[in-house]
Amino acid sequence: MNCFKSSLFSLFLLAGFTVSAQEKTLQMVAPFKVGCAINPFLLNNNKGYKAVVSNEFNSITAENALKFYSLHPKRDEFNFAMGDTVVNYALANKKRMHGHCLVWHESAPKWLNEFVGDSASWDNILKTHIQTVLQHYKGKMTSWDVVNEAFFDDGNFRTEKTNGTNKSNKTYWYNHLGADYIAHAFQYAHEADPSTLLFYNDYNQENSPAKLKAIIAMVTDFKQRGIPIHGLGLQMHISINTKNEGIITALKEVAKTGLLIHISELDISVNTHHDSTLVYNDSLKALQSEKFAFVVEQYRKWIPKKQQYGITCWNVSDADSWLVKWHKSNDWPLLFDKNYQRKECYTAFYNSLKK
Ligand code: 9MR
Repeated sequence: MNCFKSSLFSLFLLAGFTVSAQEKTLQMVAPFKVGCAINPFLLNNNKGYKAVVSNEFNSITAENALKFYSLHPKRDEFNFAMGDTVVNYALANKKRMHGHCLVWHESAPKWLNEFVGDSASWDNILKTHIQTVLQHYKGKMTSWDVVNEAFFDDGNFRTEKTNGTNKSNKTYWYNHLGADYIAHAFQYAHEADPSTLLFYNDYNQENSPAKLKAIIAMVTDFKQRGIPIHGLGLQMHISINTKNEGIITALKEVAKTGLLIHISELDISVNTHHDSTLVYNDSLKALQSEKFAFVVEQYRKWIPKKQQYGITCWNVSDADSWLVKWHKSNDWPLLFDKNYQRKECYTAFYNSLKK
């Protein structure tokens, strides 16, 4: 390399470009939407983050900015500032906006955790929250996760009782309103914005046959009763050890519902034992790449085209993954490294989208 060429090469690296033969981005080659969950602070303050989100993805989910605690901090007060930042960014950049999430056992503000009232007042809170949020975003959101994680892995409804005193695992909605809070939530959402697509979203469906069965039974029941539901979200927080058979079974089963299917929170952990000394070596990288490719291939194989709502990654790079904060140990679960450069698993993911 002569002097001129070598300084040009360094300039490329400095500008944050990976020197690679591949010029296209995920959104250019994918046969369905590819998304990521984003955080408005990083979007506004981190250029590398913003460049990846803008260039690679065409569907946006807000990681936390549209959750109950973000939007509804006091009983009679809504605050749409952070949510609006994400939604306005998506719309201004012609990206699909997927709302996450209206009803969940986590993400409750203090006032809701402390609220005491009869079932009519709980139902009123549910309705007011859903309808105020949907009215505010009317015409802007293509879809919403209406209810998130309503079942335990054993297929039972998530209740306070089933899981003893573990506060993070109770759901006040079930305890005050019974199982039909889910149907109510979908009905309230549909009344407020009949044009938005309504999803039920949950994790571990590839790993818990009982939970998968319960979700499908709920869909059948909703169809029989005429409760509006348009899609299922399979979160897919998986690892390099997740069994391929489980992924195939989950995809096959949810496809049969005829609903839209969203892989809604994909990440693939490599540090399965939360080992603080683990090194992200070539063999882990290869296993992870294989798994990313497998998820895309199986999604394309089992989910009919018209039901392919897309694949969304949960966060953007290894620097901002929730998993690292959650387990307080290193992990490398995403397609981009800490410097927002494409990883080996990016190439695997990209190639299987492009095929
Ligand atoms: O990634 C999210 C993290 O920043 C929040 O602290 C947490 C609680 O609100 O939620 C995380 O996102 C979760 C998502 O909303 C639902 N599925 C599981 C995700 C990871 O915990």
